[in-house]
Amino acid sequence: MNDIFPVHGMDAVVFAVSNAKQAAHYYSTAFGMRLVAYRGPENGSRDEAAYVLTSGSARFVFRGSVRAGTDLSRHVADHGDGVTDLALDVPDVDAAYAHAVKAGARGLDEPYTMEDEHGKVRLAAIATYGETQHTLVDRSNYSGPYLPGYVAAEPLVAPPDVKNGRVFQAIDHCVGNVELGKMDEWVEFYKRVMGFTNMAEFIGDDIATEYSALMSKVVADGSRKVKFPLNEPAISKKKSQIDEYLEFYGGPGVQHIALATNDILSTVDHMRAAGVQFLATPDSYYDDPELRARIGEVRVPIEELKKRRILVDRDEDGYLLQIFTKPVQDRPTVFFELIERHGSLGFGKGNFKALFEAIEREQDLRGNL
Ligand code: TYF
Ligand code: FE
Repeated sequence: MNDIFPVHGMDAVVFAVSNAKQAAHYYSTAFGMRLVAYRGPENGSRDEAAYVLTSGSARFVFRGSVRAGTDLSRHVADHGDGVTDLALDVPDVDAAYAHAVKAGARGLDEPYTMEDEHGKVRLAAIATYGETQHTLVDRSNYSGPYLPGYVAAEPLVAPPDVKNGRVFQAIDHCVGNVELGKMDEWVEFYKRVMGFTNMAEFIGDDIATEYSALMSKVVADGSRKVKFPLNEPAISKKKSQIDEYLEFYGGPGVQHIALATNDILSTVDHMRAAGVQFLATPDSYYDDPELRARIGEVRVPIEELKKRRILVDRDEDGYLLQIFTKPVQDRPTVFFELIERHGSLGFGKGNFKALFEAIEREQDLRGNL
């Protein structure tokens, strides 16, 4: 088809962290991910250690600086642990980069090739909000564990004890927080630069002023495999959760990564047992007769959801189950969502109120009123 910027999906989410060795352990144990590749001082990487972990089609890379004075250690000093790169798997890196730059994107790396005994990878990179970037990757001629420079690595722990051996299967969406008044500019950026289009779901002025203190729109590629919601703060009584993020992160950046699972009950049980903390919805959410009527029948008794504080939302296409972790580092910045979709293509609009009230309770505990 004549998609001006075809994408196959996400290639990787790259994190800059203060201690990649410990991050690799946390994502192995708590998120059930499998270490597959490594690079570090032992194999020629002077300045950093990087761990590549996968779960289904999802790939996370954790980079940590091994010395002072690197750009990576500066990034972590500024932002804390965070996402530096939402890398995209594209069929034609050169064409994608040329189109992006012509459409006004800031080029960071012109197309280049990396090569080793496993083949060739073509790469380029463009800037997006804050200090975040999109690396464009074509690894169709490469059979190595990640990229040239990385060596294969063995899993750090035994596979998670969950059905089908995976805590989650894929990346569902990646959300960015941008400054007040900038959301529409970034929506336009993804339309112009990547040919993305708006998805129906959004949080407009009405919801913003009533309770969410944020505005949100979603852009996606033509195949809907890559979905990027974009949030900006909204003026409201309390400090917006987006303002809190921007203050503590030190600017715009990735707010949450939603992970798709086909068994959210096992996922949550595994993660909770491993010490991951989730936002808690009150009993009243599950006991609300209006909600019960609206969601109808789902694949498990509501009691099973209530026990775990899993949220449920239904729209014209089907339903979804979702739950949100608390921030996963010291700063109130990056968190994760777990999502099990049954037809619904939405983002849980019906849950926004309960979700934002739960987030506000956490904000209050942090003193950010
Ligand atoms: O991605 C979404 O749109 C949902 C809802 O600060 C959401 O996960 C939106 C904004 C936010 C937290 C969750
Ligand atoms: Fe989400």
